[in-house]
Amino acid sequence: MPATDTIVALSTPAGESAVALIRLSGPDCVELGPALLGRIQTLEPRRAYYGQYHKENGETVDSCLLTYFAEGHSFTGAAMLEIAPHGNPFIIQLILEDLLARGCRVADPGEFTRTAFLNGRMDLTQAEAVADLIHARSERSLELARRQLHGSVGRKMSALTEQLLHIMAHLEAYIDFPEEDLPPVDEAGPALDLKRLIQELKALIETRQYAALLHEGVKTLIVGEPNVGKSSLINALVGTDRAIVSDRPGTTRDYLSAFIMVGAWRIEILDTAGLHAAANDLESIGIERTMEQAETADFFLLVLDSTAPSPALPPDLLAKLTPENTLVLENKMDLPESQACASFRSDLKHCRIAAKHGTGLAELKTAWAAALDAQTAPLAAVDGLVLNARHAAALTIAVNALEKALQKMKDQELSELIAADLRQAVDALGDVVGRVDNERMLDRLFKEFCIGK
Ligand SMILES: Nc1nc2c(ncn2[C@@H]2O[C@H](COP(=O)(O)OP(=O)(O)OP(=O)(O)O)[C@@H](O)[C@H]2O)c(=O)[nH]1
Ligand SMILES: [Mg+2]
Repeated sequence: MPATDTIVALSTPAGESAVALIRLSGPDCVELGPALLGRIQTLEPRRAYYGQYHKENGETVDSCLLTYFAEGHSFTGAAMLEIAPHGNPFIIQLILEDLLARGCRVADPGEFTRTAFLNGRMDLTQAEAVADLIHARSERSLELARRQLHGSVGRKMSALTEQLLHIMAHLEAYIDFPEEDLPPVDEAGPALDLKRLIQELKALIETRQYAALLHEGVKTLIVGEPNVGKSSLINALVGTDRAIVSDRPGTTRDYLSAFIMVGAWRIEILDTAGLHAAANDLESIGIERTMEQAETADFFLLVLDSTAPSPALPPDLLAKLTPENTLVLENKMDLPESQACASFRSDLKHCRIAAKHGTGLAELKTAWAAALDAQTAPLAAVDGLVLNARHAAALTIAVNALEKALQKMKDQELSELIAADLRQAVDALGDVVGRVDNERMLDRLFKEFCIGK
């Protein structure tokens, strides 16, 4: 696509609204700006002008606010216009048709951000953060996207690249001209630096596992025997009668899910069919589904009926429960026959609740948020960065190259051979922030964006 194109798109959602925003980016914006307001004024950048939108044939369409951004001082880096007419789909269609007739082209999804990246206004991790920011559904996810948009990942990659270049600079002297009094490669010098760097990269790659937890939500399964109050709990947490509750065991046959917030966390909560040994055919299918969901769950709320004996739950499920990923809920605490169930899985934290009456839910949420905060505590060691799959894949290439280099150092191979591996690692770190040599990768990345961004 030639850089001389002027692209246009509606940046606000389609449909009726008080105001809509149409964005243009490209060289034609310089001339178009005054023309759209009937050639009555020259536009000073970054000033909002109120006027009538004039079509090419002179007809007016609607009153609008128009803002001009000069080349080099806009989101995309190219000259830009933002037109804000009333949010009527018919008005927007007339304006878009007019702009196309004047030679503009409809922007592809993410093309404004892609242009910003290609014009050096942001690195690739920042472009990804634009999409993350738009899709963020929790405080934690928003905070992460905001930091990445401000270059947190890019800065980390620069710091790591600096360290690698430092190692390369000291490599030759150390390997090719070892002096008698230098300690063995493992204990000091470039090899030790390299080992530390590999550890740091591995810790960063590990953060990948938290990306879904933070961005998509914590998949939490409510599990337990039939009739213990699992559906009552999801209803109490969601605040509506989402699930059918009855005193007949085996009421819930299939799982159902809803989204709630717990502290700063977005939670996908799933009610499931009760688990028990003597299941009939239909119940067995429900239990199988619960076990399938358990495979990909991030967190478990194990509900007990505190008036009943300890449950007999499938060993497969019990094996998945850890103090980090489970809270045991002793339900029905309102009943006189309710008893403490401290001896059941005493390794796990217990909370006493009465789901039917909403008792103990505040304490439950506090314990739940604390457990999730603890699950992500390792992130503090890597400055709270969370890498996506693309970043992690590039860093894995870097780690492999560095491990090869380390082995060669131990084997006293020539510094040029080692340097070649280190250079490969430098390139891989460069890929994270985006060297522009892979069009297909860029296509894939920006196609996830919405139109107009
Ligand atoms: N007293 C009391 N009764 C409760 C409480 N929570 C649930 N119940 C009752 O326990 C029975 C079963 O509740 P459900 O929420 O349907 O239980 P479930 O675990 O979803 O049951 P299944 O779907 O059959 O596995 C219903 O009669 C509820 O009203 C509670 O906190 N106190
Ligand atoms: Mg149920």
